[in-house]
Amino acid sequence: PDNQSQLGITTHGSDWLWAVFAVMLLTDLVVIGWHFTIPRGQRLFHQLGAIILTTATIAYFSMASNLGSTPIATEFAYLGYPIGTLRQIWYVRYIDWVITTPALLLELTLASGLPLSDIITLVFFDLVMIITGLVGALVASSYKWGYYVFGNLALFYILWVLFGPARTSAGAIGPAYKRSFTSSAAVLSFLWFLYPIAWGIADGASVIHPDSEMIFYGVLDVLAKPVFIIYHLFSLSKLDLTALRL
Ligand code: RET
Repeated sequence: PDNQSQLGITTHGSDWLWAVFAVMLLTDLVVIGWHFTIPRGQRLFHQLGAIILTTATIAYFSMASNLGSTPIATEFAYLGYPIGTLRQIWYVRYIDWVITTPALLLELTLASGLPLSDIITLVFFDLVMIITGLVGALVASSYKWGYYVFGNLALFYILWVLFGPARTSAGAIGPAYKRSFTSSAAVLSFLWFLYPIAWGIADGASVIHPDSEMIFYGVLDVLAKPVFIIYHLFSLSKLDLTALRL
């Protein structure tokens, strides 16, 4: 392998990253256009969708332009052979997630009737999850796994709120709300559960090359942002949103 790949630094991920950028941008434009067709007072979910997709568009612009990473010391192994001591850590993802994951939780829970105090706690633990993931990725020593544990505990709390109190609140609005909430929450939980697995083998243990990390997170990001948002907006379009105060 050349010097670049010995350092675990990729130079040929950008076609894929530009493709993901294009998906984010096009979906963003569709959601912005769609939002104008919705009466004011019921546009909140489209607006949050556009916030999420605009953020992702700019994050993928950065990564496709090879910007937003920094080398961190690690024992980098490729195909089982230790071949380097640095890994490219893409911190720009976490800056994206610090905006988009709270917005995704708002997208879901503002249609559930969950009390505001619970939503604020949910957003707090989401920020704990993302920021511990960022700090852990930047830490070279095995203390990084301490941050990882905090992040995973925060994710468990989030999933517990979604399937406990939030689902109960949605049921109190009506059976159609409960059905819509439960299916969107199930899709979101399944996808979110895969992110810490990607972190563990990429920024954590560094057993996959940053090129593979780009494919793993890229597929997940397309499912968790554009696909999830379109699915959720269609699901909400069948409900009477005047039951919510937005
Ligand atoms: C980290 C590492 C620390 C432990 C956990 C994580 C979870 C991250 C998640 C990210 C979701 C991102 C999404 C992006 C949108 O496209 C930070 C990887 C639990 C769940 C949905």
